[in-house]
Amino acid sequence: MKLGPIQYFDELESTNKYLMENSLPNGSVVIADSQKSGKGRRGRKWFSPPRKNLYLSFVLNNPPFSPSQALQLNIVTAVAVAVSVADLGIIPEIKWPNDILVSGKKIAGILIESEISSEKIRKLVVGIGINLNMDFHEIDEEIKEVATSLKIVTGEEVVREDFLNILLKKLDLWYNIFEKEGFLPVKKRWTSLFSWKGKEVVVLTESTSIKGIAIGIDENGFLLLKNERGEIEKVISGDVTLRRENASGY
Ligand code: BT5
Repeated sequence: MKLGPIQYFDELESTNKYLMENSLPNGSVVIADSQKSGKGRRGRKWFSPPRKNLYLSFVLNNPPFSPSQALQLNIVTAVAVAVSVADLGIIPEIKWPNDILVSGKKIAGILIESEISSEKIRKLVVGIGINLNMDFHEIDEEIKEVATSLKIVTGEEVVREDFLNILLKKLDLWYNIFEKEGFLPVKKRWTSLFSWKGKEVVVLTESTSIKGIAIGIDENGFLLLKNERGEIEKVISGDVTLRRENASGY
């Protein structure tokens, strides 16, 4: 995989939406300075104010991955984003499956969408939002408790182009590793960035909540939890939080 060319927009509704609705060559990257309706997962919102952060999506047409690898793709992307952050000398943590946190607060999120037919991915759109230079007072009230930015963490302005170059290289690198060597090296790197290993967590799924001690991920990317009876449970999807009472952050 080699990402590019890059198209820049001042404003889009959503870079993911743009790529889902338009046909662009394989590897094309779309960046918007701001998004009017930046999307999170499951209909949630991604706050996307102008001039400060990075909102990008890229498209892979007929990628060599199957629909059953969707979770693995989220995890590969999370590794690429996390190691890009680590390149700045910051220690990132990954919250399963693909939130990137620094000091317990969310710095980046990933939204993957796809077009599937005859059990093949025809189009994969990977969207990444990263808070680069938002100051504390610029963070929307709704997410003040849970969000942070690289600038807040380091006290220094991040040059958007510089971070973008690092990120594109890391995405190329980790997607190539995944394609050529499979999920195992990705799983290893992800695990080294997974900060909640051994911690008590609660996973909220659409219908229920599961409590347990986070162990890691399996070969599919499913979260492994040890429940109160000492059995290992697999979690396929859901939102994980630390079980600690009054846990701060995300
Ligand atoms: C995500 O969803 O984390 C996926 C975010 C993907 C955003 C990118 S930007 C480029 C591309 N185009 C799009 O339209 N989207 C992608 P989720 O795990 O559902 O998390 C959403 C939650 O994160 C919200 O409910 C808030 O709690 C929090 N949040 C929203 N905006 C945030 C921000 N700017 N920084 C940190 N946290 C935020």
